[in-house]
Amino acid sequence: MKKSTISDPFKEAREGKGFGEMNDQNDPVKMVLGHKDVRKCAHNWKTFQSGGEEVGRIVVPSEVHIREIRQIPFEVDPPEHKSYRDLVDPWFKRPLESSYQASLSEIINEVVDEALDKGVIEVVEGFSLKLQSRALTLLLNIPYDEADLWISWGTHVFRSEDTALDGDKANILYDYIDAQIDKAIANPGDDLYSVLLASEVNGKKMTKEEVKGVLILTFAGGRDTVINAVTNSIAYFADHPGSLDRLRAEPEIMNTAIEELIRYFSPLTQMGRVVTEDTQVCEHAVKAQSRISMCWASANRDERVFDRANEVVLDRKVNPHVAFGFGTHNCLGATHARQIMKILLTTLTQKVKSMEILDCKENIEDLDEFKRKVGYDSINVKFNKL
Ligand code: HEM
Ligand code: EMZ
Repeated sequence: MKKSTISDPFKEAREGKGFGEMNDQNDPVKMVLGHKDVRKCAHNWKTFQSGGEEVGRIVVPSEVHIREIRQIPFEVDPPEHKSYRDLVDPWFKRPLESSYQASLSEIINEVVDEALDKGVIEVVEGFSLKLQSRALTLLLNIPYDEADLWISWGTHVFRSEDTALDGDKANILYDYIDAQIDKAIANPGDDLYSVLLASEVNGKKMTKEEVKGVLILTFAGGRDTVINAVTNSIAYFADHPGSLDRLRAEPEIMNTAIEELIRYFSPLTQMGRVVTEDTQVCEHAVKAQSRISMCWASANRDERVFDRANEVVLDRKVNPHVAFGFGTHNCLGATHARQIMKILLTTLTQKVKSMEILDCKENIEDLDEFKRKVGYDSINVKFNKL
């Protein structure tokens, strides 16, 4: 098996009973695995809610013990969800502007050039984390140098070397955001903090707490998802030099290739919901107040929907993947993430002849019944110039 392979641990359960079970910190989760069922649950926000009382409970692993601030608009249900979403939507579409793309291109060229100059680099820390952090300065519209601090935090804001949910580490982020909000109040600019602080939702000024909720989500939701998408892309093209050559020769398949890689990687494995009434998923009873999750990674390998589901088909024509979610809460950062992928792949085709994985340590999520590779803890790659 190639080192870049991301296999599908859910197949048997998905094709059998259709769901899996995970004991997450004694708060079990019924994982919905099939594509159709996942979309059905994501659509049904009344029965499967995001905005319950216990903040952090819809995340798997649950963040109830490390977070008190509600993430906005992620932990808000319709109809309130729409007011917040409408407010932030235009801001998160800024990656479509050509000046944004030009700056992103500079950032990406810099990390690719550095990799080529060094020859061998550890991609997670030395490439993906830098790229992700610097790109985030564009999304927040703040100075480039601010990324140095975030890079020093390491790859995940809530996770440290030996703790999946590290409260002390989370506090570094929360305190940082508090300080940035206070700075923006004292000295407003044209950054995301200031813009949100000056905004109204349903005729009421956004509170500091609400602004904090948007910012925590922007930092947390867009961090290891992007890092894994970038790292897995490097690993994939290192293992499949013919695919890099193909993209070079056929740039017109770029957009379908990106969607296909995102489907295959599924950087966010699953996301939970709290059940509001006794009901059924996959013909199985679930009780009010229990948790389900929609397993995007499993749905994206459903052979009833995707031919050759375990292969990367760069020019896959129909690709209704759910890697960015489905329905109400579909990913707000997808425009930014897609631009990163597009400029990254384009730059690789322009500058990199080939890459070689020297050694790697996989990042395996422990989902009880299932173990899923989501990316790498570290991966040393040799970059060869074109
Ligand atoms: C929502 C995946 C990058 C911000 C989601 C959801 C998924 C997802 C599956 C739906 C969650 C649900 O329904 O419960 C991804 C993947 C990414 C990525 C695979 C990268 C490849 C980003 C980035 C940001 C971001 C870069 C921002 C910096 C958000 C936000 C939501 C969201 C704010 C919630 C939207 C809402 O509640 O209306 N993402 N994400 N994501 N994502 Fe992403
Ligand atoms: C949450 C989540 C966002 C959560 C849309 O998904 O991403 C996870 O990585 C974070 O830990 O807090 O932001």
